[in-house]
Amino acid sequence: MKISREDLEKHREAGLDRHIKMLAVLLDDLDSRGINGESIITNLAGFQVAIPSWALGAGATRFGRFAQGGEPGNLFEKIADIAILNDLTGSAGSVSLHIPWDVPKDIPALLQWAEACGIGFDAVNSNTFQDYPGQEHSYRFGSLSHANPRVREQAIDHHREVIGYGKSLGSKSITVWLADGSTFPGQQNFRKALERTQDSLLAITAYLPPDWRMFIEYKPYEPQFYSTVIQDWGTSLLLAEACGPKAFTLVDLGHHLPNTNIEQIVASLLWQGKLGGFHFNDSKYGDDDLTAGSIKPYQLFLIFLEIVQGLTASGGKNPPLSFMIDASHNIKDPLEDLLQSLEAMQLAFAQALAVDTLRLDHLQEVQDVVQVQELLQDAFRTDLRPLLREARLRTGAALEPLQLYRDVNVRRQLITERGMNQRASGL
Ligand SMILES: [Mn+2]
Repeated sequence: MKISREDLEKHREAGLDRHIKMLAVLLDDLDSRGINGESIITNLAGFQVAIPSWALGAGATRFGRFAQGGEPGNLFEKIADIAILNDLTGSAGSVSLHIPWDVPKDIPALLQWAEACGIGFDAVNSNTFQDYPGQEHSYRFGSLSHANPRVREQAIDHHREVIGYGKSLGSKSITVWLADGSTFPGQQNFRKALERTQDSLLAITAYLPPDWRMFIEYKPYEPQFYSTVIQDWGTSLLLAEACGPKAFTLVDLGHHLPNTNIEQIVASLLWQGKLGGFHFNDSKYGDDDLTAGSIKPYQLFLIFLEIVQGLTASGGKNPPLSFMIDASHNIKDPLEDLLQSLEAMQLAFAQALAVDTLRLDHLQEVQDVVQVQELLQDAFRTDLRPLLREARLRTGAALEPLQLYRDVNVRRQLITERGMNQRASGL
C-alpha cells in the first residue's frame, strides 16, 4: 500500500484555493506583528521526526489489546507504513529501530527497500528489560546495574550487537533505556547499582564509532515501583558527564512525576550542551504514551520554545537534537495517532518560532510579567496551521494528511493486503 501520486495531487488541488487565501491572511497578520512567517515555513519544511518501529501496531495495557487489522508483520512492512506517514506529512523520513523486536535479517535487502521508500535509520534502541529465548542470564534483577558481572557483561554485549546493527544500517546513535531498579525498600544498594551502571555505560561508550552518540533515557518508576537506577535527568546527566562527549541525556515527556517542569529541564540540559533528543508523547497521570499534544498542548509549546531559544543560545555547544516519537496506541489507529503526533509537534514548533524572542528577552529583563504572558499566549493562540500546510505543499506532501489518509481509506487497504490477524512486534 502506497499513497498514489494521483490521489495526492487530487487532494492538494482540491484544497489549494482555500489554503492560499488562509495563508495570505495569516502571513499579513504575522508580518504586521513583526514575525517572519516565511522563515517559519522554511523551518517547518526541514523538521524531521523519527518513527519508532515498536509503535506501528496496536498497543496494549495490562488489561487487553484491541487490534484493528492490517498491522505490519515484519520490518519491511513497518518501513512501508512509515513511508505512508512520510508521503502524507513530509516530516517522517526515518525509523528508530528496536532490537531485538526488530532484528534486521537481510541487511542489503532492507537497505534497498528503505531507500526505495525514502526512509533512513535513526537511533537504534537496546532492550534489556525482557528475557529472550536462548539468553543465558536473566534480567529479572537488572541488566547494566546487575550485581552479577556475568549478567552485566551479557547486557553490554547486547548493546555492542545493537550498535553493530545500527552501523550496518547507517544509524548514528543508540538510545539506552534501562528498567533496572528495585521494587522494595532495601532490595538494592543505590550507590553500588549506580556505580555498576556507570561502568557498564563506559564500556558501551568505548565501543561507539567516532561519529556516534549515546542517549541516556531516564524514568522515575515502572516497571520497578520503588526505585529506578536512572530515575531523573540529573542522574542521566551525571552518567552522560562521566561517559564523555559522545553521551547525552534523552528526555521522554512521559518519564516524569506529575507536574514536573519539563521545559525547565530542557533549558538546563541545553545550557550544559548535554541534551541529545526527545521521545515525544503526552500523559495525564504516568507514562501514558498518548498522542503528543493531546493532553497538554501548552506544555508542548513551552518545551519547543526552550528548544528554539536554547539551541540558539548554545551557539553550537549543543549538537542538533534527535526528535523521536515514543507512543503507544490502545484505541486509535496507530498510523492516525502518529499523524496527530506529528501535526502537534509541528504546530508547537511553529508556535515557538512565532514568539518574538527579542521582545520576550526585553520583557523578562524589565519584569513585565503580564506582557510576557500576553506574548506567549498570543503565539500559542494564533492559528498557525496554514504555515504547516504550506510547508507540506513545498515538500510534496498532503495539505491535510489525516483527511487524505481517511479519503483513500489506508487502513482498509492495509487490512485487504495483510489481513486482520497479523501482529506487529513492539509495545
Ligand atoms: Mn521513551
